[in-house]
Amino acid sequence: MKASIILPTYKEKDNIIELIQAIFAALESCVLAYEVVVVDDNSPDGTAEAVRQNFGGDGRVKLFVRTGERGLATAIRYGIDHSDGEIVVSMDTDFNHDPNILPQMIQFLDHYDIIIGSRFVMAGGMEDRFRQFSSLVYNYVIRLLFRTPVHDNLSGFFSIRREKLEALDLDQIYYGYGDYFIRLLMVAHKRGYRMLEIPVFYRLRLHGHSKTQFLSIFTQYSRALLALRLKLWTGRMR
Ligand SMILES: Nc1nc2c(ncn2[C@@H]2O[C@H](COP(=O)(O)OP(=O)(O)OP(=O)(O)O)[C@@H](O)[C@H]2O)c(=O)[nH]1
Ligand SMILES: [Mg+2]
Repeated sequence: MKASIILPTYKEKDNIIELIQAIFAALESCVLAYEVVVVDDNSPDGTAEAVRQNFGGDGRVKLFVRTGERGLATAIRYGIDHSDGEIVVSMDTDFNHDPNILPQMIQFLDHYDIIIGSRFVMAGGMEDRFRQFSSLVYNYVIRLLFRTPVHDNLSGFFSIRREKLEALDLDQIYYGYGDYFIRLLMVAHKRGYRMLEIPVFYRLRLHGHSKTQFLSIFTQYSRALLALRLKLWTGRMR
């Protein structure tokens, strides 16, 4: 069994090396094989160059640089399409997502179809209290609108078996920004996938700048939610 850890990067030069090392350390005790798949959108800060310099000869690291396209969701999709592990894990590269829970995220797939790193189950949380509060409120709205039991529909830190992922219509899911994750979870829930949330505590991003602008993300996610609700009601998405 092999796991592919997909890392979308944009201007993460100061995080990516440390994160890959932390992933190696976290997975050292696991018996399974793994690969780290970096999908960089030609970051002007030299993220890809840093990966090449540090892990050029390391068979565990695959680096892809996209020059024609930019965007979080399509970068993750690219990583899915260019990796071959039976287990797929997706995570942010700025240490918001704690690499230390990777072994649990992989092992619990023995019993569930999707494991979600969640801020809103016991022991989860976020260092940024404003973001924690706004995400919590937004998650209540999502839960009401979709009647889903998931507490953190915005996390984007998850693992899934490839066969389960590829059974979904990925073109209908992987576009936009973090809203892809809401679409993924809702379709998976509709299909009856067994989901488990395990706690994750988001630290502040270690280095570099956020690409998230609160207001525009709020608008984008809200549009995505309404479109998804309509599609699910009318049966255009399943
Ligand atoms: N390949 C690629 N990765 C991206 C793009 N935008 C963001 N990312 C990556 O997606 C992940 C999440 O982006 P962040 O900027 O951390 O967004 P956030 O977690 O909402 O915001 P902060 O933690 O406050 O910075 C990080 O690993 C980014 O490097 C993009 O256009 N292309
Ligand atoms: Mg982040």
